[in-house]
Amino acid sequence: MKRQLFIATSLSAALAGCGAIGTKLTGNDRVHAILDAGENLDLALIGTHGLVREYSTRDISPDFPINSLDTPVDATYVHLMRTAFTSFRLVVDGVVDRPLSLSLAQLNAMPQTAQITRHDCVEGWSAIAQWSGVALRDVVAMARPRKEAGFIVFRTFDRDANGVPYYESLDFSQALHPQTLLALKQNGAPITPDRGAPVRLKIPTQLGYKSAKWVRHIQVVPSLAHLFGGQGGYWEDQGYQWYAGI
Ligand SMILES: Nc1nc2c(c(=O)[nH]1)N[C@H]1C(S)=C(S)[C@@H](COP(=O)(O)O)O[C@H]1N2
Ligand SMILES: [Mo]
Repeated sequence: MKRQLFIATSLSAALAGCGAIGTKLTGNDRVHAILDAGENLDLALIGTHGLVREYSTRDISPDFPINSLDTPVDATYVHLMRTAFTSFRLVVDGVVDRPLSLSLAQLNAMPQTAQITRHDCVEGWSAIAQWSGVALRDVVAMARPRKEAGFIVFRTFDRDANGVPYYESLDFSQALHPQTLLALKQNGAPITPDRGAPVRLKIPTQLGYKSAKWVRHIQVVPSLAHLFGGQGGYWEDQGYQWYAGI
């Protein structure tokens, strides 16, 4: 309680004294306001979402279910998998000043962060694992989103039985959250093909369906209206809530 009060007081003081920082900032201005503000301002700038609990290594679940569409079997993905993803590129584009095409080596060379967090599937199961990789906010900041940027869309390699691709999306509060991760490893080992290799999203503040596996393309877009069913995700297009905060 005391700690919460302290955080609230110091944050409102910090925010009042720093007129450039506010929720109305968009695109790159918002990205940089958050990054420049330093760790102490995270809780204010991420609004009501807060930080989820982090666990210790002894809490790691011995069995973590695999629960998604099938691992892709198309020629492109199979080739990438057989060649240790050496020609894989994570493309970041859309309304950005600096589109990116990042190899796995480049992602591994960026500052790495790790978290032991709980994954909660909407179907009612949970499991704890350690995830490590690159904070999504670092990649977003590198791409320099423009003012009109509103959402970050994740395009993946997998499709359902009818050929409909999986996809997901986050707003900037979710994407810049310090625990939102482009995961390259699970429990210290590279993400396996069944788990979404080589890069998956891990967003522990949201239900499992937001944590897109097999991410190949990150698009920064002004609006979600023109993508697939217009609801911002594969499951959202079938009636799930877009906001999946836990
Ligand atoms: N690309 C892709 N990502 C996905 C899914 C999927 O079908 N395709 N399923 C989601 C759901 S509902 C859950 S619970 C988690 C499961 O991740 P896991 O297989 O590593 O447990 O992946 C999420 N990410
Ligand atoms: Mo899920």
